[in-house]
Amino acid sequence: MANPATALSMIPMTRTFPSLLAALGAFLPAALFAAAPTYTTGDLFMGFRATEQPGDTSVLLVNIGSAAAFRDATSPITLTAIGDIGEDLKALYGANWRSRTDLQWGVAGTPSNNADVNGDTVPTLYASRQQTAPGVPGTGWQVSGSSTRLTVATTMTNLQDGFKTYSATTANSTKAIIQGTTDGASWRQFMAPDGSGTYTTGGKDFGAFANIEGSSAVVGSEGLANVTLSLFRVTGSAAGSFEGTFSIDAAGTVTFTPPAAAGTTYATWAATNAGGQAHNLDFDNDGVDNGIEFFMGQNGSTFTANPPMIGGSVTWPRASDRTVSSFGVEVSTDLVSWGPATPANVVITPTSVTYTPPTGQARHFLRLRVTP
Ligand SMILES: [Ca+2]
Ligand SMILES: [Ca+2]
Repeated sequence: MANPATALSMIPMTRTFPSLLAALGAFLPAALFAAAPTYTTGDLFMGFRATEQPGDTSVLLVNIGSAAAFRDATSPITLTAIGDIGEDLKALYGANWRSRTDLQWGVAGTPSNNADVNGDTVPTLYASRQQTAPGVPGTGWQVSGSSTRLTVATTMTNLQDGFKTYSATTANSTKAIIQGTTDGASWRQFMAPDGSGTYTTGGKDFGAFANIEGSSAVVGSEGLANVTLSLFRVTGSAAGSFEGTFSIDAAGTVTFTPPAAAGTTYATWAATNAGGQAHNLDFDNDGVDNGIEFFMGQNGSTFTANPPMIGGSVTWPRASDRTVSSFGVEVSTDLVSWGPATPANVVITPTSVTYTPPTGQARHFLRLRVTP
């Protein structure tokens, strides 16, 4: 027979615990479960917004940490400290967030508008710009005149101050908050067009940049999958310096890749490997132009094969340290007239370029074009 004392002591436990927890939950403010966001002078922001439903009234604003860490990076940084923003993006913009063509992302911030911070003098500005191809920097932002730069720095400080007023970070990140697009100093207010007239000028984000955000508008219809951002640092009247590339994968993991320490130019490569010939010639007569061999990381005068079709796709290897002004996959039906491949059929990574023809596509020809 069971010990009555034991049986009696167990019954109240099972009944009391859930009700006690429920009572505690009723009295604890939500802020105890999600702490207020923190901002340290010198931090930069990454903002996400959509222009269509769902999520078009919300901004995900993430404190991605010290600008100096990106400025001084010598190897890729995986932004693990920002938590699982992929889950936040999913919750706000849907499971298909990365393929949405209306989703935009950008990075901006100023170390300080009134004191030098971590070697960045007043007024140093950081702002992103969409890349036309991953890893290709593009043209640095230019903000002429120190008074204009100071105005932008003050505007960016308003974004920082606005961030500090929120009371809770998101469910999946201690660095991110969700803002309403109409909140007074939300990320959206700094983005033109239709941002706040106090913070934008004409069509310019933060009053100075033609468009710091990336979306499918430049690279095609595949959503954020291939949308990478250059980070530029503006310290004077000259064009800003390229600090590196932001990319985001399907899980929402953000990576920052600094420029290769010593990117090899075509001229340097050709002097050693192709007798100094132009990029559109074929020094070793193997059917692959010098410029393509340079891009693929081939050296010397050994035979180079054009990549074959494997599993319905063609993949060109891409060397990691090549300085090029542009590259892309082109298609033709007659080998005479060539045009860019549909972006949705091309996947570009730091180490490869892959083309997958659409199903049902008529016979066509394919080439990689590289402009050193
Ligand atoms: Ca060749
Ligand atoms: Ca070769």
